[in-house]
Amino acid sequence: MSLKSKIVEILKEKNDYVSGEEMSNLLGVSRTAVWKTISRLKEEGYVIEAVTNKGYYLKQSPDLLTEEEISPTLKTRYIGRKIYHYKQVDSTNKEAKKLAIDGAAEGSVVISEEQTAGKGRLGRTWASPYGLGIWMSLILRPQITPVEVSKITLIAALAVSKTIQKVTGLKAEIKWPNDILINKKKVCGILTEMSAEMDKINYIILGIGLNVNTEEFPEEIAHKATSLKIEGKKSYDRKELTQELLFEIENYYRLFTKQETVDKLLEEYKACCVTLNKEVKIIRNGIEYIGKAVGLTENGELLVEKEDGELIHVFSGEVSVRGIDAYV
Ligand code: BT5
Repeated sequence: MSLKSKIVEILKEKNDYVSGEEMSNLLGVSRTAVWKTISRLKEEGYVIEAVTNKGYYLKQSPDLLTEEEISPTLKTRYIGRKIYHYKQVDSTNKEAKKLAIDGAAEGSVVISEEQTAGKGRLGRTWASPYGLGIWMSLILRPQITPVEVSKITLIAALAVSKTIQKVTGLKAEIKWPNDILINKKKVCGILTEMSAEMDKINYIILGIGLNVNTEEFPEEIAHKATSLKIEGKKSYDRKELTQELLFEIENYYRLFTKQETVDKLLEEYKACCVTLNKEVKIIRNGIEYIGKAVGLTENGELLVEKEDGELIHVFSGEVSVRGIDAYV
């Protein structure tokens, strides 16, 4: 943990005045270092009162998804233990890619309050207004082969839907492979990108965009996008959601790498997946197929029975679900 995080943690825990001397003793740094760090925290939006002979008192923390705010009460072992926080970036996936190339550790997370060029799949964009959602990318380095990489999207989708249910009580459904829906509208999108060789993965960037307190969407997507606030009719704490989400990702990530638990997780996934047993339209290499989604492989591929009875494995790409997307 950084010195900033440690100081915030102490101030929050004490919930009272803490002298500079006490802090410097607890942390093993000079009082000047404490004072400098407090000044930096103030610049970042912390309201800290300093009273002679009493010390520092934390009156208010900013609504930011920084390491200082997330890590003290984070329950994970390594996912989200290192957070790179930005007020604004073009895309957290892009930023995470740079960090991964520079050797950032597994579990490192990039979070931005706003994205100016948030990425969807296939060159599409992701609306990411300041402070209203969770726009984050995780760096993962799993010991799996490139064909298994769809598993990671599966894990993330499960983690997001579980987190939403736990924190808000709202029912979240998964539209295979990368959309989370509430009342048939998209509340979250997942973008998994990787760098791999023939039989080995260098790194995976798992990008998650979750609309939390958005009240209004751009006109083009207003009919199909939603947020937790719109659905739950109240604001939600982004910090709590982020912590819970990182915790669930770590949980599912661990379970998915163990062969004996895969079946159980697939059952859990199927229970909240709206794509299964539905008629779907697949666009593959520019050709359209109509079929029925009949199952899921343990690598996360969708099994589709075409109208002529042939069973095909669909890895990702374009899948529309009848009754959810207006495609017929
Ligand atoms: C996705 O793409 O759903 C993946 C979105 C991933 C976003 C995260 S945010 C953190 C990380 N950094 C990034 O740069 N990206 C990831 P796709 O299935 O292609 O869906 C994109 C489509 O969803 C757009 O074309 C719009 O129609 C719609 N859309 C855009 N912004 C949205 C939003 N905020 N909420 C709901 N729908 C949205």
